[in-house]
Parts: sequence; structure tokens; C-alpha cells
Amino acid sequence: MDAMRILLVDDVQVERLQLAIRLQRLGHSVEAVGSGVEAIARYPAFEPDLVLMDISMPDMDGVEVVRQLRIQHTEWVPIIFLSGHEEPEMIAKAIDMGGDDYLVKPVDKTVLVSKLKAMQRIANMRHQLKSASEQLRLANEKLSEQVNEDGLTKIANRRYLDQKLAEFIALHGRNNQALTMIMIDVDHFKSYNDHYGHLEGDRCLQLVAKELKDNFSRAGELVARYGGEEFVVLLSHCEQSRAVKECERLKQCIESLEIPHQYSPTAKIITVSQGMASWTPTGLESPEYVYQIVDKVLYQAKEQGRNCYIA
Ligand code: GH3
Ligand code: MG
Ligand code: MG
Ligand code: MG
Repeated sequence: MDAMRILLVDDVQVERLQLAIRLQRLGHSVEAVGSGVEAIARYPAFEPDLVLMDISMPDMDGVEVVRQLRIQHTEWVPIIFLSGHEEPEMIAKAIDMGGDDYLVKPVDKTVLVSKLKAMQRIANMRHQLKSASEQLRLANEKLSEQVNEDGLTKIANRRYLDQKLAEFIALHGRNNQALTMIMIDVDHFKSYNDHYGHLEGDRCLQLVAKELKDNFSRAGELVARYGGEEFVVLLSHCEQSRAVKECERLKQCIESLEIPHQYSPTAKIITVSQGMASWTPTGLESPEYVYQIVDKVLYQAKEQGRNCYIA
């Protein structure tokens, strides 16, 4: 039998010590207390796998102690009552009040060992269930993160962006506050792929995404991969004048990566073009509508020669 942590409660010292010694000889670690009040106090820190609870005790009887333990601790721990009485009504009442089993004193050694075994089986099952549900919880957490994450760049994906944009529009509409969207497109990226290979292209997108994420990581800022080599930065409570500065900062931080792009007619490094819009939403704009507007502005930035932003 695996060792259990057993909380033993009995007001009669001799009986308590005798039983404690027997349990210890069976290999269990025992915390023996002489009253219900002590039992309730010791229970949380001791974290028992099993409670053996005398029923007849002067200050608070065992049935009441168990009732309180069951209320205070939602996590189920098996409890076996100990009593000199073997009337069926007594047993029924004890189990009704939250006990899992009942042992008549003086406790027969064979019966004790087998009942401990039964409780241990249940306790083991409980541990397994607990760790399985913890694993499930972690897996679910990871899954819900992945649902919102772009696989290549590990930043927010389009799905998450759509959702957040709708929320931002509603919130800024309600609060009458300015919202900024910057749509970013990597310049001459097709030729980057063509010359450096698709894998290098992927690596380049990862670097650009990380740079954006590192630079726009404050509360109310969101960086997402819109698709392909296009990214979006959303800036909460951000008006035109600040937004222009953010575009300039963004331009410089991508330049500062100095990712060589020998075949770019714009510069010999990777650059981006940006289309930006700052406005106070009515709250009724659809995300699609906003993307369309900002995409048109981005197109103008491309027309103007790239590595620039248009507001
Ligand atoms: P422009 O300056 O006008 O934006 O030119 P461009 O070449 O960047 O634009 P275009 O739309 O012609 O090309 C975008 C390229 O981005 C084509 C596509 O293969 C590449 N691309 C899109 N997604 C990925 C990706 O996940 N990985 C890699 N390596 N390339 C991608
Ligand atoms: Mg007693
Ligand atoms: Mg593009
Ligand atoms: Mg491009």
C-alpha cells in the first residue's frame, strides 16, 4: 500500500495514540489531534489523503466537524468515521453527513487495513482525475492561444485582429476616442523571395514581425499579421499627430534591422510602406470597411516610392 497522509481525530488520548502507532507501522504519515477544532485548524496545512474521525467528542462531535470540513473544502478527501456505536441508524446518519465509511471501535486490524486500501484506491483515482483535468486545462489554454496566433511569426493572426478591431471600434466609439490603424506592407518582397529563397523570406517576415511586436507592446497596442507580407498595428487612444510619429518610428525600426535586400530598387535593405488612418469611430464601422480605407492609403504610399507612410 502506498503511504497516505492520514489526519486522525479522537478525543481519547490512549485510543488515539494506539491507532496512530498502528497506522504509522503500516507506513502512513499520521497527524493525530484530540478535538474537532484542532482538526479543522490542521486540515488545510496537512493536506490529508484520508481523515479518520471519531464521532463522540466533547467540544464538537465528529459529524459536525465533517459537515464543516465539507463546506470549507470543496476538494473531496475521503473521511472514515470511528465510533463505539454500531447501530445502523448511527452509521446511516454519519454517512449522510458526508462520511465515506464507518469503522467500529476497537478497530479490527484486518478491517482497518482493507478499508484503508479501499479509500486509497479512490484517492488514487482522484489524483489521476485531478492531473488529467489539469493537463486538459493546460491543453485548452494552449489551444485557445494558438487559435489566435499566426503560425509563422507567432504574433496575432487575422482572426484575432478582426475580433480586436471590432472591439476597439465599439469601445472608441462609445468613449469618443481616437483610434489609429497602420497597415504595413514589405517592399519588393516577391523579389526578396525570388533571390534569397522562400525560407529566407519566412525568416525575414519573422524578424519584421518581432521588431513590430517589440516596438508596439504597450497596453492598447496590437500587432497582427494581416496576411502574406502585410501587417497591421492598432493603436488605442492615438490621434493623428501622435500616429504620424509612430509611423516614422516604425519606418526607422524596420530600417534599423538592416536586413539586406540587394535587389530592392528602394534601398539595399528591407523596408516597408505604410498606410495609416486615425479617426474617432462612430462605432458602426465594420473591420472590412476600415481595412479597405487603410489599404487604399497604403497603395498611395507604394505609388509614392515605398519606404514611406501616408496618413
Ligand atoms: P510591393 O513592394 O509592391 O509590395 O511588392 P511585393 O513584391 O512585396 O508585392 P507582391 O504582392 O507582388 O508580393 C508579395 C510576396 O510575398 C509574394 C508572396 O510569395 C510573398 N509571401 C506572402 N506570404 C509569404 C510567406 O509566408 N512567406 C514567404 N516567404 N513569402 C510570402
Ligand atoms: Mg470519542
Ligand atoms: Mg502585399
Ligand atoms: Mg509587398
